[in-house]
Amino acid sequence: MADSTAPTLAERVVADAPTSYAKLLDWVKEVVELTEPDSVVWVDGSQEEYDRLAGELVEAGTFTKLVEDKFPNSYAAFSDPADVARVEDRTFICSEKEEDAGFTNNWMDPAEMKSILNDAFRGSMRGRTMYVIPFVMGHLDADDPKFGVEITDSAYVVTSMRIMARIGADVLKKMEETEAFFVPALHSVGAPLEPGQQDVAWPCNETKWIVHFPEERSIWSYGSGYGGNALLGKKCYALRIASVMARDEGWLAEHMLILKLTSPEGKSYTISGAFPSACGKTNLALIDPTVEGWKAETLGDDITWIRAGKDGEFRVVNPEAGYFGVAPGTGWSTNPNAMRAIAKGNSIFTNVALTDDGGVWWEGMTDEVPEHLTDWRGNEWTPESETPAAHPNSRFCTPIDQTDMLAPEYSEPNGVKLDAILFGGRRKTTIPLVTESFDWEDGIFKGATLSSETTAAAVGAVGVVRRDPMAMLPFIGYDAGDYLKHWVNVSGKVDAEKLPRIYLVNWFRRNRDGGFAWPGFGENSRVLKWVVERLEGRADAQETPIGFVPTPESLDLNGVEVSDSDLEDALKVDREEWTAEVQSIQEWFDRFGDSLPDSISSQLEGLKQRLGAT
Ligand code: GTP
Ligand code: SPV
Ligand code: MN
Repeated sequence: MADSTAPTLAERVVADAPTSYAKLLDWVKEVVELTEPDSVVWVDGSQEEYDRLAGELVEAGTFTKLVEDKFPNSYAAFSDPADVARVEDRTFICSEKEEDAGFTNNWMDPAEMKSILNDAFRGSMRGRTMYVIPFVMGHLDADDPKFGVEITDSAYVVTSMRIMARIGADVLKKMEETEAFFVPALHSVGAPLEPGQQDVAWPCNETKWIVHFPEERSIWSYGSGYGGNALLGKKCYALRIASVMARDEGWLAEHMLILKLTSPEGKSYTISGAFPSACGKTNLALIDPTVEGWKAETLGDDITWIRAGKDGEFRVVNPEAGYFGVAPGTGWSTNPNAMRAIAKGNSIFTNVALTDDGGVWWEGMTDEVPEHLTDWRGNEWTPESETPAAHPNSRFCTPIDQTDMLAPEYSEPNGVKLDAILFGGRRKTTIPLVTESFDWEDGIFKGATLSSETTAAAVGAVGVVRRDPMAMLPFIGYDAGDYLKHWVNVSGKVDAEKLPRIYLVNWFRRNRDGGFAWPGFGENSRVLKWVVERLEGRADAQETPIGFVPTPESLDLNGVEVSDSDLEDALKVDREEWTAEVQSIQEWFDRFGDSLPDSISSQLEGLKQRLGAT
């Protein structure tokens, strides 16, 4: 019989905690009582702790240690084949009112959802260690640091969070000292262990719940250990919950990369870019410019927080500390900057293939394909195999400060002035290589109607065109129409002449033979050069019904082979394609009902008129 006077685990955890922050201790105690872990670890974020956890993950079979000379201090993990991407149909925004979640989100009544989640989490950490990870998205020294605490029963999540966010003891200290608000982010793989039960390498649950309570600013994630489902600082906090904070506080939380570009004259510009998942943010963020004399430095590859600065300008900051980048297609020829960062080690690879000499490989990493591999499922693989060696959504998780071309402004707690915004998607047809908006409202219209063919980053069909406003469709934490209204309103926070100019880009348009019309990757620097020259009032453009498109001569094509017909296919504004596009945009807008701002629906009317007029 247990001694009824012995302290419970929850009581011991509180007594031994490295903090006296009552609000946090209360929550931790509550979670221990609900989930019933075997033990609790307060994560301090140190290297020793990381190495210890990685060692335990190797022992558990979750991690494979990679060959030290090629991939120092790096590991490969292989997930359950049914846990490989974000699960959008299991993702919920549980606002008090259904209309506040809007038509782009799944919704359930918060009380009903809490009851389901309480049942799911009850005893869900039995037989496991529970980790408490204090983290901050953005800088600890920011004017308004955004804190969170993730509680998880996955050591894989702890090691990955240490790469992706600023975590640990100093964050906890500041949180306690300032009695800061923090987002409670609860995660369980949903695989409790009975006494003596053997664990599996990748525990997870068939049933998954990725749930956000926007009013209470809390996150509950159950059943998955993968990426955006489980690293809760990323999409759940820095986009879904942060977008709600941003709406209430007058800023923007966006699915954007940030790039600093310096011209041969030494003038620097900051450009952010919103492209849907697996549509080229990491690649553009780490671009190696092919165009003479231009220098690129990166600030971020996935998430951007945009706030008004003191001088009437928008400033951007990357709230993350690492890359969780798509592995396939990242190679020495397409993205050498990413490859160099990865080669420095300290990385976690998930669902890539293993080489026979203890390294990793994925499609597109090298031009030469290895003769023999172990694929992401653990099967023998040769070039004759019919399935890819790496899962299409396999990822590298690498600290951003290993990037040689990291811009020094990355360490500015309150960010850097924003000069231009790119909206981009993956479209085989219709959308030209680059189009400059007529003005801010037209730019928001271009963002609101952004569309892309779906990718492997989320579970579901691949290659289907869907509208993805500002590349935020799966990440807007509230009503999509209100989100667009917020974009319109937030422009009032800065001086009109300091509003960034907005461009629509498409690296993926096909030519008349079905190939890519534009070479992409480093050659996208030629488009960036045109964008900057437009900001400086130097580059030519032709005015079309959809905006300003480069004249063929205005793009610098020195040193690249692009045939006249490819260039024409990349730049053309085709009336027939746009007639169909307008129809499809109308259908998209109809789904918003009353919630679509007039200033955006009137943009569609303007476009229809311009298309009809000539
Ligand atoms: P998330 O991390 O899911 O948000 O994705 P991301 O937007 O950062 O996508 P990423 O840069 O990882 O690119 C995804 C895929 O697009 C990779 O397979 C790339 O090889 C491919 N890609 C990126 N840029 C280009 C380009 O300019 N042209 C072509 N053809 N493919 C590209
Ligand atoms: C995305 O899907 O947009 C990602 C990967 O960046 S994940 O972190 O899984 O959301
Ligand atoms: Mn992303």
